[in-house]
Amino acid sequence: MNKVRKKPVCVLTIAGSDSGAGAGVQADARTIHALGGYALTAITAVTAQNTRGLAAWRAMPPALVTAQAKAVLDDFSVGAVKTGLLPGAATVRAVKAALARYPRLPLVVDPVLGSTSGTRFLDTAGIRALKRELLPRATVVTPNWPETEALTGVRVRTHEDAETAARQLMDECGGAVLVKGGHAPGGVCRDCLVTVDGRVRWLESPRIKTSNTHGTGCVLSAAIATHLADGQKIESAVARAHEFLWRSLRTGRKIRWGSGAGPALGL
Ligand code: PXL
Repeated sequence: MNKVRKKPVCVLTIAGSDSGAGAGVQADARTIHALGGYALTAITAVTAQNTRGLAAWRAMPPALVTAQAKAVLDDFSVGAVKTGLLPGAATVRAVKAALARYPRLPLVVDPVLGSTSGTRFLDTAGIRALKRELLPRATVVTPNWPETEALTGVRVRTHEDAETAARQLMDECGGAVLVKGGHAPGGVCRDCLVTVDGRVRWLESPRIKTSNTHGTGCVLSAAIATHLADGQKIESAVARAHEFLWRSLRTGRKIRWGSGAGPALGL
């Protein structure tokens, strides 16, 4: 008997293009599809990259970002949105404007401030705009340690610092905060989730030895958005996404894609 496929959940990613496909919209789309969803995209910037680093990049005009997001939001039944690279305050506002008509749509904000190779994507005015204008709209925000420091001013050197900063950011912005512990030393990776009821949960997994770590934050935030689109609660969406990323890193740990950092989702 022919089975008619159920319509997949639609997830919109508003992020930058990575020509090497390790991070950015390419990583988001592969993650969303791997979890059974359908990825819609609004490109905020184009980067020229490979596993060794970033050679060049250029922001898209903010009005074109709004237009892409509006085009899909007006027509598809979008279940959740995630943002990644937003190259400046004007793009942050463009995203806010595009989402204004959808106040209840789950939004995951990955506050990408720069590339691991050192390129800065968001300047100080952009960080301020992100914090004041977009984070109060976010269902979950997913900073790593350096991004947490930039958003809160709290120095993060230990897991206790991470929890303090996560609580502060939750108080200031009003949504759930997931401070990712990938930058911490040690054999266990510990992420700290603070939800709006003030509850703190730690998600822990053994650190995986691999050079294929490019786009870990993109994969995680896209997975959270897909699970939220699927109707899951924040705690469960985050826990499943953490598990999905860990499995992806483990499965692809020995693949050699180029001479540098390969994709976190090498599937
Ligand atoms: O991992 C952060 C990130 C997100 N999006 C794009 C990137 C990067 C890091 O390089 O290039 C497009």
